Amino acid sequence: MKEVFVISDLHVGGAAPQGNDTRGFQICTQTAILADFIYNLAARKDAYIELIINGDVIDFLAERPFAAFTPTPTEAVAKLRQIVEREYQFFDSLKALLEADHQLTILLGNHDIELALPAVRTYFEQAIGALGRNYHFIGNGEAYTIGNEVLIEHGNRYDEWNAVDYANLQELAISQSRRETNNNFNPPKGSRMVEEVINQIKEKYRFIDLLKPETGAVMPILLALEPSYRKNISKILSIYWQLNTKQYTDSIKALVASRSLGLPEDREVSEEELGDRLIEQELTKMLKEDAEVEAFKESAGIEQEMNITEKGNLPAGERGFFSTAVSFVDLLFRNNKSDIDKRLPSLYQALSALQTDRSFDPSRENLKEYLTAAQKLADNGFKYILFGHTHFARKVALKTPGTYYFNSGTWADLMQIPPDLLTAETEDAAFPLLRNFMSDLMGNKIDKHIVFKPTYIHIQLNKAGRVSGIDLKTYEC
Ligand SMILES: [Mn+2]
Repeated sequence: MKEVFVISDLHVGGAAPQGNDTRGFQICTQTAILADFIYNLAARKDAYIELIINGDVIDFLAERPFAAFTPTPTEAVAKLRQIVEREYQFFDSLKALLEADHQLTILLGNHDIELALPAVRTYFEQAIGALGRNYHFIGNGEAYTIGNEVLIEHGNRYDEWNAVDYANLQELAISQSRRETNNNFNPPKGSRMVEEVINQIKEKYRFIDLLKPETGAVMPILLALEPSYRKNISKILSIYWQLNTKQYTDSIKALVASRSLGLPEDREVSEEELGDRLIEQELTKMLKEDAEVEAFKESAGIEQEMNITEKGNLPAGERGFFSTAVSFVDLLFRNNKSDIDKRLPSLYQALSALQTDRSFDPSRENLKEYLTAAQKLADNGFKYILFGHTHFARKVALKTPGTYYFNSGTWADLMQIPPDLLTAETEDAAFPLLRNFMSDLMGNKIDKHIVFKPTYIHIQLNKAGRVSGIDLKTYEC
């Protein structure tokens, strides 16, 4: 008998809590429980075990010095060494699993892309004693399959912010394996966002990367807390459009010259001032799908499709980046100096777009892109499609009877927006709760909103290697 255990999004890494800072930079704070889970698998004698870690085993983005990607082998190895020394229990448990002659398979995610570099991969293999053991690493973007029924992949392929350019990564690994100096890699937009925006904010507000899913809707919360963060918005937009700073600045300048942004042309205008005016005008226009948007896209050299949805009554969870941006435009420009109470309505709207009262319900996937992707894979003949990445555990029946989409969730901490706030029927009922929640966030009193739900997908295989049982489970610790 063979049993397969699939976990994902462990996010091991980041500085530990210290002194008054009760959270540190980690999002995975329960590595002792994680190691315990793996030691228990290692001790199993009644079955042959395969443990699959389906992406984001390590979190290089949480390790100082922060970088969207660390291309230099010595620097990337140094980051991994820090993590191994800090979290040796976890690495020892993987070693124990392999020493017990069980099987370990690791797939690349989007917070651990450095593992695809030859030097980093080798260091990792040494840390878990993989040599000569039953260890497999998939770092080329291929999905992993079990028989012809099960398909496993991290899932970031379907997330436009976090998809990895595997051809580019392969080029880099090819060069580095020959010790050629090639550090040329374009990390995903989401990684740049973490480095340039999220990690900066996290120095002050620890909750920022615990709120999932990672979407533009996190921004309204920030702006309500601290309107000065608006200067980051132009940075986010430039990341979204994948323009470098120079191109972005040039495109803004071209805009000032080409038509009126209501800014004087006879004096030097600060970048921030430009950014603010641009965002105010352009976002509003974009959301109305104004023809002016086309003019902007043209002047900025933007060809790609933007995810624009109509301003209005979209169901929560189906809003694109720019439709959630409606509420942040409100937040930005209504009256920045006003009391937080004035920002509550837009904040409330933005929060309900970020997490719905069903976000933690494993029987329903409210993130459409993953469900669509899973359905396509089922149409290709797979029966069980397993993703991670979203941090929300799922078991959802797909259209074809007997086919399922699973998400293994996360072993990192999650922050839950108070459920009674999300289910409140009137704004009058919601606002006092929202005010309390905001005050917890501002004071970094987030412990009571933290959820730790270590989930895994358990697969039983019969002698012929076919699935005889599969389910989503929570580790009882
Ligand atoms: Mn991920």
